[in-house]
Amino acid sequence: MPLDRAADPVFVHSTCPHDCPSVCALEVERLSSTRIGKVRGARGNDYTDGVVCAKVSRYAERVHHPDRLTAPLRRVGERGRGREAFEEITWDQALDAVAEALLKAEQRHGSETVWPYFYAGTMGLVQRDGIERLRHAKRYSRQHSTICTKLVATGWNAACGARRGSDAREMAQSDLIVVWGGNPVSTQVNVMTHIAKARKTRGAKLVVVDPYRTGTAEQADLHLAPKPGTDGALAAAVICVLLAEGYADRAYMAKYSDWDAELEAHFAACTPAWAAGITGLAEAEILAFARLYGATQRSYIRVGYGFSRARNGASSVHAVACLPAVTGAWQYPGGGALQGQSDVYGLDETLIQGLDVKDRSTRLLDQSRIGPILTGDKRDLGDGPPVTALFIQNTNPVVVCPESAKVAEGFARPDLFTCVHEQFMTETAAMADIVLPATTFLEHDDIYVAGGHTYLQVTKAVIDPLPGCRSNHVVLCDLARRLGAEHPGFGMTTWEIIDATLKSSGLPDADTVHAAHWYDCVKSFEEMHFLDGFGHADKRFHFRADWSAYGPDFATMPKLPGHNDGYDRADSERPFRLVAAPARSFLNSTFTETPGSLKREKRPTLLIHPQAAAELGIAEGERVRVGNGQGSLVIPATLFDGLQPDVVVVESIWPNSAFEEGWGINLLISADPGPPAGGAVFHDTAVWIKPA
Ligand SMILES: Nc1nc2c(c(=O)[nH]1)N[C@H]1C(S)=C(S)[C@@H](COP(=O)(O)OP(=O)(O)OC[C@H]3O[C@@H](n4cnc5c(=O)[nH]c(N)nc54)[C@H](O)[C@@H]3O)O[C@H]1N2
Ligand SMILES: Nc1nc2c(c(=O)[nH]1)N[C@H]1C(S)=C(S)[C@@H](COP(=O)(O)OP(=O)(O)OC[C@H]3O[C@@H](n4cnc5c(=O)[nH]c(N)nc54)[C@H](O)[C@@H]3O)O[C@H]1N2
Ligand code: SF4
Ligand SMILES: [Mo]
Repeated sequence: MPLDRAADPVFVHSTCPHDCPSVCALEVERLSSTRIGKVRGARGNDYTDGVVCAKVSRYAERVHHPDRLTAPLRRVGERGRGREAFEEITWDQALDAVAEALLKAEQRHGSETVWPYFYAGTMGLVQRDGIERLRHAKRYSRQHSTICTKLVATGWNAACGARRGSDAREMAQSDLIVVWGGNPVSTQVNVMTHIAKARKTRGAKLVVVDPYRTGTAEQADLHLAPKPGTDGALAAAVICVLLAEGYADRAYMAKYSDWDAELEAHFAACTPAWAAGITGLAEAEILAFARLYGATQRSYIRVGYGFSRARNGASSVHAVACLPAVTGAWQYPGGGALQGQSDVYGLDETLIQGLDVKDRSTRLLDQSRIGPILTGDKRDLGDGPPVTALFIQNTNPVVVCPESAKVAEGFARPDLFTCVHEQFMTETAAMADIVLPATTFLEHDDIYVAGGHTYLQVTKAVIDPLPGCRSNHVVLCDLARRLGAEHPGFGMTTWEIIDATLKSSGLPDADTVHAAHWYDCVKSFEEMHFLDGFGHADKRFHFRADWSAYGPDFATMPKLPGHNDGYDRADSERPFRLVAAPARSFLNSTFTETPGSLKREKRPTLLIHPQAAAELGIAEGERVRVGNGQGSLVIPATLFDGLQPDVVVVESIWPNSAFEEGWGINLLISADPGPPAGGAVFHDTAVWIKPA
């Protein structure tokens, strides 16, 4: 049905749905009931503050892209061939075919053979998490969601006990901001707005800890470029200096933490000279950073995700989280740290996710290990049935998941049925038997929470759905009917679910939040800064992490914060460490279809230090072969001196097809779960390099 809105150009409130901590409040220029023009950041929202990233400001390119899927498709040709291997069918034919395949698989192998698989293509809670309701109602295999936040959340929670932290808007009142293992210029642009305010009004300093000179590092007063995976050693050495030089707030530590003599002795041994040997940083750099940090009361650490994406990632995050607990920076406005704010919202997702019908005895499969799982790894499947049916929404695993070769082999299995609900013919959709066309956030309603701030937002469709497209919620309801899945949520509209969720969470109703555009769920200064106690039962900050409380694989976790060498260390055969960081103009694999983003990113490239390149006989732009035990790929090299000579970087996530031999960077990334609770290890890879 056409929307009843004025025909004049008008800016309509919306929210960026992409998987980014900023969750920007948007103003979208509505040109007609089917077209948008400009997209800009809402000026009235004091987090977004009128700023959005370039790729989303060009959203008209994506929503009106000629390659949007507009009809359900059945594959009649070879897998992986793209659009020409499919024929158009009606929605009824498509949904009947999907339901029949899922029911047949269930009859043959039991319900756990079906694996609904999703991630955060949209972060809207109804459209993203509704798939859980179908899963639970049908007792399909569950998903252990590990691809992004698991390692960082585990490390942070082991330290602080709750996923919240100093309000990001407080950065404007800081005297020192440390961006640790994150690259907000690319990945969360709004952080830079708040840092810029602090620099302008207070002369605040910016320190960036990142193995390469990112756009964020270029703006820093001090850039520390450690070898990937060595942040724990760096953090411990900083603490050593803080203790030795009188920067520790011992009264704060005694009141708020589990500090004791053993920790004191432990950190005394973690000298800057020791850490220099591990991190590859100069001792003087470590000392300078420690003194700057120690001397500044209002120091704010923005804890990024990047340094958690390693086998030792949880322990590295835990070690970094110890810094403000030593100086007591948590006590001051603009002081403390932030990883994410997910715990402030307290939303009751029972209705959205069907938690009332969840059966915890059903099998749990690790999302990041979809390659090993589809190729029958017994470590994952145990005595359970193989996965013979996948229903996928909101994610592109053929491109984004580790061990691409196994992922591709798994998706090619002749006995596997795959349905993909997508906006574009991604490399995952190209492997499907049935492809269903999806709406974008501009064409459906939803509710959003954020990692980087504390606003809850409720949005309505800005334009009519592109003809032929259906939202995730509508498709789930249509399928549930055919599958005999029962839950009240399948009989409600998206708006009714949003409204009921808000009400059962004790929050204002959907119309109220929508009329105001957003609702701030921030807690008091005391709570955000843990001044009324940390999230653990004893209310203390834990320098000693109780890893056994977080996951089964805790035996190898260090007892005290510091260097954990349980990662993929370089050796004589694989002398380089590879970081597979995000590209600025893509968002994971999204926007790899839009002309503006492609124009800026041009082609995949390997950033390599000129000294290393000279030793290998590689010139600027020359093709190199990069590999490890999982395989090898060909990529052009770009000489770049903003990293250590034994570190290389490939920004991504380019489709596999953008590479000469059809294998993208995740061919080289391991699907090993990061302990203790799992988590993908995208930046933890030792590789060899030679001229191609
Ligand atoms: N433009 C753009 N924006 C994005 C995304 C995107 O793909 N493109 N992805 C979105 C998603 S899903 C997420 S989760 C967030 C993630 O956003 P971030 O928190 O920024 O995390 P990452 O992007 O994984 O990595 C950030 C930085 O960590 C660095 N890093 C890697 N290994 C180490 C290490 O061992 N130590 C240290 N100190 N640093 C290390 C990398 O070099 C990289 O520059 O960004 C979101 N925003
Ligand atoms: N090498 C390397 N790999 C990585 C990372 C890295 O740093 N380096 N980062 C990892 C991280 S942090 C993450 S979070 C993952 C993310 O990986 P994914 O979750 O797969 O993210 P995207 O690649 O953005 O794919 C999301 C897909 O959802 C679709 N989509 C968007 N909205 C909707 C909707 O409303 N309905 C439906 N049905 N579909 C929709 C989009 O078109 C897009 O194809 O990638 C991981 N992979
Ligand atoms: S910065 Fe992040 S949330 Fe904001 S518009 Fe860009 S992708 Fe969306
Ligand atoms: Mo992510």
